[in-house]
Amino acid sequence: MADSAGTEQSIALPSAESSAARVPLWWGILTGLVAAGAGLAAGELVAGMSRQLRSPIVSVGDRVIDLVPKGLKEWAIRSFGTSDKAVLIATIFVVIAIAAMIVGVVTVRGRTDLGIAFAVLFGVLGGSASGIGRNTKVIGVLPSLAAGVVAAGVLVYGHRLTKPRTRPSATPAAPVAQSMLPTAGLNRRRFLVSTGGIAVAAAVLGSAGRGMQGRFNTALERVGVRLPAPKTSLPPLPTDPAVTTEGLSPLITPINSFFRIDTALSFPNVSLKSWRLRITGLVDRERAYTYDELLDRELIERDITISCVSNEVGGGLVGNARWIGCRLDDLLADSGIKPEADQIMGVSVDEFTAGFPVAALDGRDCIVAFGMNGEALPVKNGFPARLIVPGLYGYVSATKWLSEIRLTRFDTEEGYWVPRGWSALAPVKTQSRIDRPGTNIAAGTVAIAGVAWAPALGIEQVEVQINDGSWQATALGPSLSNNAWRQWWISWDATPGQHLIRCRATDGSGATQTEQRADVAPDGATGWHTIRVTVAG
Ligand SMILES: Nc1nc2c(c(=O)[nH]1)N[C@H]1C(S)=C(S)[C@@H](COP(=O)(O)O)O[C@H]1N2
Ligand SMILES: [Mo]
Repeated sequence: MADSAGTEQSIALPSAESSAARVPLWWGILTGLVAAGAGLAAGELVAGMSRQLRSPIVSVGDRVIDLVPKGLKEWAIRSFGTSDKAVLIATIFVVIAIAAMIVGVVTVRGRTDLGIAFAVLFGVLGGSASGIGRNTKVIGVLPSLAAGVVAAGVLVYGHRLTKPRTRPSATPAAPVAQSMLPTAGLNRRRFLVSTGGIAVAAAVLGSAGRGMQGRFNTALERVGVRLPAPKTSLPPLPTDPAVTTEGLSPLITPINSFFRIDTALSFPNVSLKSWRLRITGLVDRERAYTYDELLDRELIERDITISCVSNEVGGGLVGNARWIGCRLDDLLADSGIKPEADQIMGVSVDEFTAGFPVAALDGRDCIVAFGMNGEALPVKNGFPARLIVPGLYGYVSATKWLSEIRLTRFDTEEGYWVPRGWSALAPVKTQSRIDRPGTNIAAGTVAIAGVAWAPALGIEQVEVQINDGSWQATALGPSLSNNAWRQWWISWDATPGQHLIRCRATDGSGATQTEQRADVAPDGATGWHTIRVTVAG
């Protein structure tokens, strides 16, 4: 642009190079973004064509989750809690957008070869994320490849828009219009109309693709399910102290507030018709059960608290539910466990794995669960089936969207989280949590209350210490079972000022929680939950 004579010339047919050099930055940025949008839309559309296929964004996200180091995963859970997945998806979009803008600028300024190469590279990366990831089916690469090809096409088209039409004389008005543009030789109107059109088409087709994926949604399958009543159902729940103690966790955690932790960015699409639970590996007889066959077995109902190993002291990654299912020991007895097997590996539809000792079948209520709190399992909690093992952290036991129970050996196979730095054996550590009062309260008599859990052992006692005073035993709520948490409370005369309150539980084995602080990794946090309360004067 330094040479003003060049502007004059460009009213006539400019050479490719001179026009390319003049393409403004925003033009390239827009081209890149629209190309990325069109590519992603194509990916969604293709993903909507078969249950076997998944959105490229979801495939890439799943792969990222599989690859992130332990420290980063812990940081993500700590910083974003259960919104960590939304943050991941947003990050992927931002990375794609930034890359797309750069590639767009490079392309419209003449390097279409680079544009095509990058778009195809992204397609291949996305494709390999779906092809080599947890979804190992080869056709899984199709949505990402379609995304790459369409993005490349739009980039090339965007570059062509920077050149005047081949026969400008055919439209007599064109040279006049072009000469009025700040950057002569570029038809801004044509560019905006074309990219705008592509953007609209991408939005429409992309949403259509998402809509089509919806028909594989497992939630649709769940709607039709009626669980048979368990042969041994539990007595109705006792009166819940939480009703009168505001802020105390209810005895049974409602489904909507039950925590959710898993590696799945989108729920696996399970079709009940083709779903089977297979019993494989070191067994005398491999078996495969349909959903109906499993529901026909003797169903039991049990109150069991489950917890995530990533639950910090005082954290919320723990919940108590009334699970309905069949006994795992009975089911496995039908296949016959070979003596050399020492690990029971739950495998999910999306190829997550969690392994625990065969020795856990010691009479405790290990359940293949189909229901939770009187309903079929919610999709987020593992529909159609999951494992529940009292006393073991979820990552070694509670496989959701269960598709296979494989009898293996610890020395030949590791569950998903073990090579990622988490302990192979992970009994739940006895814990207690203060739910109330809040951090700022008025003076007067208040309840200090919370929950304590030691699944498989039961809670014997919970004590509270205020401002380094002596430990006081609290009142305990009803015991639903040794596997379920217990509520506790104590009344406190809150005087104005700052106060430190801690709690500790003693489990059924007589062991009291250690004060020693331990990180969640590699096998669960320890320490006494401590809160600071400011009482107004
Ligand atoms: N398929 C599958 N099952 C899974 C996981 C997973 O990532 N995938 N995560 C496990 C972990 S780490 C925990 S703590 C529990 C959490 O169960 P919830 O989401 O029902 O609370 O599920 C377990 N089951
Ligand atoms: Mo977990």
